[in-house]
Amino acid sequence: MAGWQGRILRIDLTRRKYVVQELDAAVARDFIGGRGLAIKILWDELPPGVDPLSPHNKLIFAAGPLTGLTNVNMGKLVVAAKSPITGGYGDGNIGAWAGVYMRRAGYDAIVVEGKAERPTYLYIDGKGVQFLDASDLWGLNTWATEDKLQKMHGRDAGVISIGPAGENLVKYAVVVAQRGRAGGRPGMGAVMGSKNLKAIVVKGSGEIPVADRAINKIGLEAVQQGRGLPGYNFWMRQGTTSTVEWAQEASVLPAYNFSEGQFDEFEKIGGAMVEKMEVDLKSCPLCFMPCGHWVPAEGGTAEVDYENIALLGSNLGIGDLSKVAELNRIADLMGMDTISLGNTLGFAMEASEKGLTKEYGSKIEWGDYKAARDLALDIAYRRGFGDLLAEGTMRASKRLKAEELAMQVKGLEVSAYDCHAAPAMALAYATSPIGPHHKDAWVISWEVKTDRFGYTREKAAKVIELQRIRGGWFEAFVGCRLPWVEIGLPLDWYPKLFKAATGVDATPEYFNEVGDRIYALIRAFWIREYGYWSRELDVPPPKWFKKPLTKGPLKGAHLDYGKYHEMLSHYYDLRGWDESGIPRRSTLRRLGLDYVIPVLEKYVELKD
Ligand code: PTT
Ligand code: SF4
Repeated sequence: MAGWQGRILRIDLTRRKYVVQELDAAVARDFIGGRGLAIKILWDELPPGVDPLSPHNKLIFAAGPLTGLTNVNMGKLVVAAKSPITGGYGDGNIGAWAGVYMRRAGYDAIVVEGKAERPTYLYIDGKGVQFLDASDLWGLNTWATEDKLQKMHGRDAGVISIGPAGENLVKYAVVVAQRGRAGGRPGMGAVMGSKNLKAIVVKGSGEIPVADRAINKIGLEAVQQGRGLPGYNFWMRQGTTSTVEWAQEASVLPAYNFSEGQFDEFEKIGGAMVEKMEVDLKSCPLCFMPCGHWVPAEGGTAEVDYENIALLGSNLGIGDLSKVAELNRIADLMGMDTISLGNTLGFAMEASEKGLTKEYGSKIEWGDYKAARDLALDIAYRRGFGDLLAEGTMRASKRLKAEELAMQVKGLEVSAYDCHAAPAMALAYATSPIGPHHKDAWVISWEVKTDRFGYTREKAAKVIELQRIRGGWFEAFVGCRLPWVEIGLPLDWYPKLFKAATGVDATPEYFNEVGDRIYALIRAFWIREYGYWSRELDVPPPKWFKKPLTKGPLKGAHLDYGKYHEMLSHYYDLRGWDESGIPRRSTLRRLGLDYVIPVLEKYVELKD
């Protein structure tokens, strides 16, 4: 099986045992790897309705056949589990040497189950697994953990760890690698914490078998072309952060808990300011277009990306990059998702403005950076009001009777695009397979350029097209999608690289079908875990329908509920799902998911 190592490392923390399992060739063909492999394992093996923070949940680190092979940004790794914040499927895609070394150590994936009796970290290499005491690491932030483990095991060790937020089961805790790469927005860090697992340390220096050694040459040619593309130099200067200026211009920059799409002080936190203040540039492994821009923060330096800036800056009314960077730094050190954190703080500010937080003795005003910083730490340590906010906005808003202020879908907070006037982006959020993250369909740039206000079938089709490529191809063969998205590296490099790695003559149609299979199985997983399904679960937050923008060129804009549902019906129809968003029997059969049918029939009525 060229391309794949053909081996999955299975670790049971309760029994302190591990085994190496062969990767089934049919699973590799049908699901490729990464997210595909993760959902297949979770579907097949999790007891339905399992508590995500119980020992029975499985935490999966899954590479794909391209991971670790070329410099076309293939240093990425999917981290997945049943999510504690949504109760459905959760994953993230983190840049980490641990993923590259995992492949070089001879594994395509690591699956961790059970719960260690006391704080533990895993040392993994080609020879096996050691279960090591992490008592001295427990309580340390992610950077200190990584530093300490690298001092002990060498700089050639890849480390993925959690911080205090993961230990304290904050529902949006992430895992962190490379001091600043953070992955698994829907609480993958909390799942790791629930297992008493502080870190995994991975070493590996073996070969990854490939079908054709020309892969190096093909990779180099792709990189050369990438470096010569017109957008490359600007990208190198500002990375994702130039999106601040773009979003302001397009009125989609979240401001004041997504009440507005523009922020008066955007220039103080935008890409140009990042370029001016930058002190360092870092990247994920094997990347030719680094996007980790580091700027001074109050307590040190921090990496800033667009999402972090928008949600910890404009969304809170904070127009000062070093303050935003400090909030970002705290999130990285504590191991908390910046997107959910920014949403949660914005929610707290709006709830406070409306006098809804009095019972917690908490008052936090727009733009109050000091209060935001203190509250972020309270969340990580689950102190006072922070304990409630550590549950995320869906749960906190129910407690405060402030549901209409919570910018969430299925329990996860939305990422940084205001959708008052972006119906397709709202659809992308609402139908994302992990909850509302832009990763699966960043349709908004297309929407802003084409038809801003329509609710058309064409938009539903565009969302699916992007979901197939971003959520299917890139999450299954596992590589960074930004060369294609941001500088326009042609997509046809990827089938070529895939063929050289695996020998499989993969067409775009093959990747698309794998993507559809993954999407249908993920949807089936949600239905099984929820025990029901309703199209109301695929609807964006009420604020975008009910509270129009009050400022800017799009003043008065808001989503239309009836038209949104028409577009959602188009989406379901194009996917082969019924009017409730449940995959049809015929769709499941076409995708080779016949085994899903009898399971779903226990919970919902399936249509043909
Ligand atoms: C990613 C999500 C994003 S998406 C951002 S900024 W972005 C936030 N970054 C965080 C951070 O930083 N610190 C923190 N404590 N929490 C954070 N939460 C947010 O996490 C990320 C990059 C980015 S930066 C993007 S768009 C692309 N995402 C990819 C993806 O999803 N798939 C893929 N195949 N390639 C991708 N390439 C890009 O990767 P999640 P990372 Mg990622 C400081 O983790 O869970 O997917 O959430 O992890 O290694 O940091 O890469 O403007
Ligand atoms: Fe990582 Fe950015 Fe490079 Fe992608 S472009 S591999 S996210 S550093």
